Amino acid sequence: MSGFFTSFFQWLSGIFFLKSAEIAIVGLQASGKTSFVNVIGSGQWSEDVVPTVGFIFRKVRKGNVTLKIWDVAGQPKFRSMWERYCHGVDAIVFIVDSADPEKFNTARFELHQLLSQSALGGVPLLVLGNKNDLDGHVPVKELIRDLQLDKITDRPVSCYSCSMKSQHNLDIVLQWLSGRSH
Ligand SMILES: Nc1nc2c(ncn2[C@@H]2O[C@H](COP(=O)(O)OP(=O)(O)OP(=O)(O)O)[C@@H](O)[C@H]2O)c(=O)[nH]1
Ligand SMILES: [Mg+2]
Repeated sequence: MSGFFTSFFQWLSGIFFLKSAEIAIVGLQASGKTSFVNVIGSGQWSEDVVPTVGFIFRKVRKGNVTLKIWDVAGQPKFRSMWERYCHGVDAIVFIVDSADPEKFNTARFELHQLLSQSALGGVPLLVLGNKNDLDGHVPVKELIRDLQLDKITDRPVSCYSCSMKSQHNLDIVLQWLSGRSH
């Protein structure tokens, strides 16, 4: 907990003017998108989260950096909306439940379908393999293979294993996102 904030604020101390980044968070239902926004917004994990209907827009401000976040619902009926919220963003964050490999095929299909939209060409992609606090979670190397991230060659792509619950690797994730600010 304290490590996460210490490193983030250390990074912030090097910034002298207001910066912002707009991001869209997509991924299958129950992968942990809203939990991610809650944790980076409040700094606290809470089990108390309900499935998103449509989308939620949140602004999270830390020091001089503002993240404008589109948290888009992941249930099948909402997936056709993903593209709309990804237009014009500085980064797309795709969250996967890394402890539920049975859903990887669907996740891969939806991710590649989204990225095939020409309007989203070149937008940097961050893939998060969430829930690495759970036994049996799949490590990053396998996630990259199963989601065929190596086939994405038209944009910068990064992939991290993380946990919203234990906040593992969230400092690295925030550093990556801050690199998209301007
Ligand atoms: N163990 C564990 N559970 C998590 C983690 N992140 C989220 N969850 C749980 O996963 C469930 C779904 O989390 P949400 O944040 O609502 O998922 P979502 O991707 O926003 O789902 P939709 O809004 O339906 O698209 C909740 O019960 C969370 O408590 C994590 O890192 N570890
Ligand atoms: Mg949600």
